[in-house]
Amino acid sequence: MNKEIEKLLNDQIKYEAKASMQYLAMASWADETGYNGIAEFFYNQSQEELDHMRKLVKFVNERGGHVVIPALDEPVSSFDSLNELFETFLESEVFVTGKINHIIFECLELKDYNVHNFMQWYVTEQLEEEAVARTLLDKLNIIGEDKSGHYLFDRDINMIAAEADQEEQ
Ligand code: OFO
Repeated sequence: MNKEIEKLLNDQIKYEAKASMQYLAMASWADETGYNGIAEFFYNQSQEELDHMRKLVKFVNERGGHVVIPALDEPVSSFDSLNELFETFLESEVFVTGKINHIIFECLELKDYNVHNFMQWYVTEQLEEEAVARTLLDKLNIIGEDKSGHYLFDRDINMIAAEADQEEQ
């Protein structure tokens, strides 16, 4: 495996792990704050990011590369509002999309069409996840400070996320 590509894939392993731990911290904050629906949503997101990380680990190993399991900084674990929580979600997804696009660009530069092909799954996944994050943040912006709106958002979050996901397909 090309060393530059191997390095980029190892970096990506770290970003997926980081996103997983960030979403776990967000789930825990929501759980503690009484937003059970939001907590469930982020527990699931955290698990998905772990799956994304594992998929990369296996791929690098299958291709004869060397995987480095990274040390991680502590994630942000307290939030002033639901808006801040979901802004953090969107920022994280936009960041990861940028990194994936960079890998795609380098694969083309270095003519590694195998990794390029493998990374297409991540491109599609990021499109969906960014769309979900944007939709949820839009809804929260409409709700504003309304507490009963937050209650309904917490109750319906998985339904709203599934609708945003479908619209994207
Ligand atoms: Fe790994 O899917 Fe988003 O970040």
